[in-house]
Amino acid sequence: MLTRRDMLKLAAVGGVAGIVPLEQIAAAADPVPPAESTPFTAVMPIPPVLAPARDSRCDRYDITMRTARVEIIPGLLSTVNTYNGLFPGPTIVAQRGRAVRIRQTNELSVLTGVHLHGGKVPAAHDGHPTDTIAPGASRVYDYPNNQSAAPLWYHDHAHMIEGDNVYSGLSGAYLVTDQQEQSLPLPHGRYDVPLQIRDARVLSDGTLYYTRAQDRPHVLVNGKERPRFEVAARRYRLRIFNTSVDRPFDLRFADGSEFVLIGTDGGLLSEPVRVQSLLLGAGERADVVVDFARYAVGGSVVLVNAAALATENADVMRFDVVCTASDSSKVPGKLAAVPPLPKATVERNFVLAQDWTRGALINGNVYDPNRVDVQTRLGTTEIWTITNADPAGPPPNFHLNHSFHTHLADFRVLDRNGKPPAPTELGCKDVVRIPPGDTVRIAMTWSGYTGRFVFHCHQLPHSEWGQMATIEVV
Ligand SMILES: [Cu+2]
Repeated sequence: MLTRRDMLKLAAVGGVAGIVPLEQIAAAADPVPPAESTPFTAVMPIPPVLAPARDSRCDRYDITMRTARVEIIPGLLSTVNTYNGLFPGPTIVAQRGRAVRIRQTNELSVLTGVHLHGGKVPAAHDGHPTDTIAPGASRVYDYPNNQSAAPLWYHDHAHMIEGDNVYSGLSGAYLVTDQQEQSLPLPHGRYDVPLQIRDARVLSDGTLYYTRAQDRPHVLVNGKERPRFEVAARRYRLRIFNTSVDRPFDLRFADGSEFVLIGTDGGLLSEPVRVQSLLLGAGERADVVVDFARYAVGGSVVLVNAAALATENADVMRFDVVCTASDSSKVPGKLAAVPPLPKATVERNFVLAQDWTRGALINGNVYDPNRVDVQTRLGTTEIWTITNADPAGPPPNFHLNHSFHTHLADFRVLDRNGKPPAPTELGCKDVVRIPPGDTVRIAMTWSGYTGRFVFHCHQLPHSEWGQMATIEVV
C-alpha cells in the first residue's frame, strides 16, 4: 500500500511544489475497506494526568515518543505513534508562573518536534518546524507558563510531516491553571473532563490510515471510536479540543439542549454565554459547562456533529446518565478579566489561497523556513486582515477551509465579514476559521519573546503543503 508518507518521500525530491495534496489522494481505491463503526460500544477513557518530579524551580517530565498498539475500535489493534504509549498522550497540568521542563525522547522512526499550542514560549522551545528531534535523540523543552489558565495542547510540528505525525497520534492536552480559575466554583476534579475529538480512517485490519477528511468515517474522542461516557446527573466542565488535522466539528446535543460556553482557546471568557452549538475548526478549543441534571438517571444524550457529510454518521459520543450526585458547582456571571488590547499601530493583510501546482499559499508564497515574511518590534499591537480567496464549493469541501493559527501571540477576533464574531470566537484565541470567501480581522500584541515564530493554517495538510510563514519579533 502506497501511504501518504511514501508519497511525501517521493515528492520531497521535488521540494514542496512536488507534494501531492492530501485532497488528491482518494482512499476509496484502497483494497482494505474501513472498519465498521461501533457507536457507543467503547467506554471513553480520560487520559491520565502525568505526575511531575518537582524541584524548587520547575516541574520536570520525561516523555518518550514510541509506537503502541491500541484499541481504537473494539476488537481491532491499531499501531499508532504516541507520547508515553498513550493515544492521545498524557495530560499535563501546569500552574501559572511555575515552569515546566519536558525531556522528549524520540523512539520513533520519523523526525518529530513538539509545539506547545497556545503556549507563550521562547522561540528556542516553541517547536519550530525545522527544530526537530531525530530518531533515537532527545531534547528538553522549557515552558515558562507565564500565562492565564487555558486549554493548551502539545502536538507534533516537524516540517512537512506535522499532519502525518499528529494524525498518527502525537498530540495531548496541556492545561494551564491559575489561582483566579481555581477561585471559581466551576465543576472540578472528576467533573472536569477533556474531550479530544478527531476523525480517522481505521481499516478493517486495524491500520490507522492517513487520507483526506471525506474518507475518514470514524470519529474518536480521547482515542476511542464514538465512545460512551457515564456521567452523574449534575454539572460537568468539558474541555473540548478539535484535534483533527483538518476537519471542522459543529457540536450539538441531539436534543438541541443548551449548554454554557465559559472559555475558548486562550482561557476563560469575561462572562459565560449560553449556546446550542460549537463550531470548532481544526485546532480550536472550547471550555463548556453542561448540566446533565436535566436528564433522568437511566437516560442518555448523544453529542452530534452537524458538520458531518450527509453520507456520514453524525454521532460523536453518548453521555449515559447513571446516577445522581451532589453538586455545589455553578457558573458565575463573571469569569475572568479579559482586558482590551492596546491600540494597534500596524495593519497587515494576508490572503490564503490554494494552487494545485504550487501548494497552499499565504500571500502567494509557500513556506520557506529561511525567509522572514513579517517583522515586528516586541510589544507591537497589530491588526491582521485574513482573507480566504478561494470560492466556496459543494461538499465534501473540508479542504476549502482554513484554520489560521499564530504562535506566541493570542489574538482577539474583531469581526468576520464586518460582523461581530460568534460566541466561540470571543475571548483570547489562537486559531480562527477562515472559510471560503470570508475575511476575518484579528488583533494581537507581539509580546513576551523575540525571535522567529511561525503562523500557519492549522489544517495540517495545508501547512504541510506550504501554508505557513514566519514572523520575526525584534
Ligand atoms: Cu488552510
